[in-house]
Amino acid sequence: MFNAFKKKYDKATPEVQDRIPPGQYLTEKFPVLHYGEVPAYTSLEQTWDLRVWGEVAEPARFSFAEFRALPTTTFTTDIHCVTRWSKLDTTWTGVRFSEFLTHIPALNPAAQFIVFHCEHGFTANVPLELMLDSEAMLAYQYEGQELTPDHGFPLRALVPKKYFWKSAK
Ligand SMILES: Nc1nc2c(c(=O)[nH]1)N[C@H]1C(S)=C(S)[C@@H](COP(=O)(O)O)O[C@H]1N2
Ligand SMILES: [Mo]
Repeated sequence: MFNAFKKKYDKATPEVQDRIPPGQYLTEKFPVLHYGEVPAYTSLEQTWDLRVWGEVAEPARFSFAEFRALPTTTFTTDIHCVTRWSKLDTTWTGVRFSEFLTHIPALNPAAQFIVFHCEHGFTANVPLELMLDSEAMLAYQYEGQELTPDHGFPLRALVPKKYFWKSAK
């Protein structure tokens, strides 16, 4: 069920109040927080890849097509930005991080953190334990549509249990 069909939220109800952490306000918009210029990719095959290196048996590389061939999942969850907005019932499709780990060379058992490296040198570090959460994923669709460039096309991390700034685009 995607956004256009969703009900508006009645902020006065306890059900909605319970889902908004203290100090957060509810928004139905989707604000953009992005350091540097939003990248525009013409040909994903030529200008984009996903690389994995560090505490792994050997480095790995995925073209976008290879990544898209991995098993996917879709779920609906609430997101909270540290700049105080919260958005309820957002639906994401992608590859669960725990699933992704089964498609790359073995992690060093001592590994404790994942660091996402993005365009313009933006990085986000996340404890591995949090990335094993069932809602932590590498997402490529939002509400059933490919991500827009502002929101991280072609792929972004999604770590709903942490404030959204760990969801590296
Ligand atoms: N590459 C990159 N990823 C990023 C950011 C960024 O500046 N660059 N901002 C983070 C922050 S602070 C937030 S709140 C979310 C915002 O995602 P949105 O712009 O899709 O709402 O992206 C996170 N991921
Ligand atoms: Mo943020």
